[in-house]
Amino acid sequence: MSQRVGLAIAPETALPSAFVVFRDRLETSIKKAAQLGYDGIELALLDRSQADIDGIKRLLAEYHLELPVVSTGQIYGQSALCFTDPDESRRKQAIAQSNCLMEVAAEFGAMINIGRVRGPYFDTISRQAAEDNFLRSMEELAALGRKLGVDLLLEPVNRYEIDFVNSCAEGAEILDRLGCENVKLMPDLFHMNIEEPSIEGSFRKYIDYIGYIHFADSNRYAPGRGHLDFASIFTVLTALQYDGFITVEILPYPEPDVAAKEAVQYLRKYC
Ligand code: LER
Ligand code: MN
Repeated sequence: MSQRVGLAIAPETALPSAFVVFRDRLETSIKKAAQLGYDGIELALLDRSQADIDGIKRLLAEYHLELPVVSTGQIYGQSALCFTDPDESRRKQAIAQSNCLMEVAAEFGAMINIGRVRGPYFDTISRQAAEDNFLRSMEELAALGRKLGVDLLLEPVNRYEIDFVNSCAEGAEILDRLGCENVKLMPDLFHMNIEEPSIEGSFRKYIDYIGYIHFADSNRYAPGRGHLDFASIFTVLTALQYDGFITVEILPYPEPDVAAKEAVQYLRKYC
């Protein structure tokens, strides 16, 4: 049993803020990912119009790749729409756009991630009110997810990027309050290195919440270019029988092809 390795990609029409290694025609990126030895791709989308679903299905079948996650960060990136927003109509728009991406995810048997679209705290409402807005929005999404067979992933993100749900502990606590079995935790090694007391300790403590993991080194470059102890991380994930996706979400440094190649070659030493 081992982990499957994914690569985060986006269509060439994606916003500059889409956080991916390859931003190109999907045909080009999917072929490259397969040739480099990845098992799957995570696809960053703004809306359904960016995705030719049948075309992507054909490419995935041709290159024997999975599509485990559709990522939603651009919903926030485009117009700062999010679930904590005090303005109900903006909240509803964020939910509607997320629902559309959930329908796309359902086409692939994929999950969707809830990263920046969950939103920050706002000065104009209490923290409690922002958390309630988040929880009510997530209840709506989780209900549609249950109908469609789509799981949702909440990604703790470091304090320098957002002020709401920075750590696995905070993520697990809010998921307990939500109480939806199709909403899981999605740790990201880059954020974990900043926020967790111990990366391995948090994997041990929160493994039952975890549905998917983003992989990067401490500096957000390809694994091997920073100071994370991947031997130790893989020992723990394997001992915990984590057999989900570990998806490479890194800066395209020194350039995308080199970063994508280095990352998978390095990770294949362990899985
Ligand atoms: C998204 O997966 C993520 O990790 C964010 O930090 C990107 O802004
Ligand atoms: Mn991430």
